[in-house]
Amino acid sequence: MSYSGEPIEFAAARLSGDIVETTERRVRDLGGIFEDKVAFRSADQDHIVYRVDSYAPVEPGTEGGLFFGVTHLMPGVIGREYYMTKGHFHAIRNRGEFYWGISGCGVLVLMDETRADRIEEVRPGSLHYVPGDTAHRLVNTGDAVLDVGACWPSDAGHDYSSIAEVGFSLRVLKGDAGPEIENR
Ligand code: PAN
Ligand code: ZN
Repeated sequence: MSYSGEPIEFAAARLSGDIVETTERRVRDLGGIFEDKVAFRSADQDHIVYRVDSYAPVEPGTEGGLFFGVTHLMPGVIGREYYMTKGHFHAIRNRGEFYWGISGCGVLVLMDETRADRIEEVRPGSLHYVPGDTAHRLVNTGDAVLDVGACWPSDAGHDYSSIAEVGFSLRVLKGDAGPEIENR
């Protein structure tokens, strides 16, 4: 055991400890992922869409290690499209991941490299296995913050560029009677 700092704690969706790192994604960081460009430009660019608190007990790239994170995805829309994470494949494509719902409700969008997609409903207690070779994105379809835990291999890395270029094969839109899935 090489780490001897304060203990890491995980309770009520709050990850805390002196080596927990927080990444914030604001509207301005998410250019390109939302379809409605006019609505995107008129949105408050400073508004935080999500935060990820993560605990990396080993160096990124370490084979055989694990990372742990909690994503806090705010409720909201840009145009009719719900707030969502950027989404990514892992840089080492075959690396998988677990997600689990803690609080709030939403969907996990999964898409393989042939662009075959599926969605899973995320709610408190739901468990999601993201297989290797599968891009993944969270969407908050509710009115409250969506908190989702995750655990992934420390050598997985994140490839955002493939998704930035071609997007996912479906979008989750706010309809009059609830979420609507639109295929691309
Ligand atoms: C998660 C994601 C987190 C934020 O920890 O990184 O939900 O989504 P983006 O990374 O797509 O912005 C994970 O999947 N890690 O591998
Ligand atoms: Zn991932």
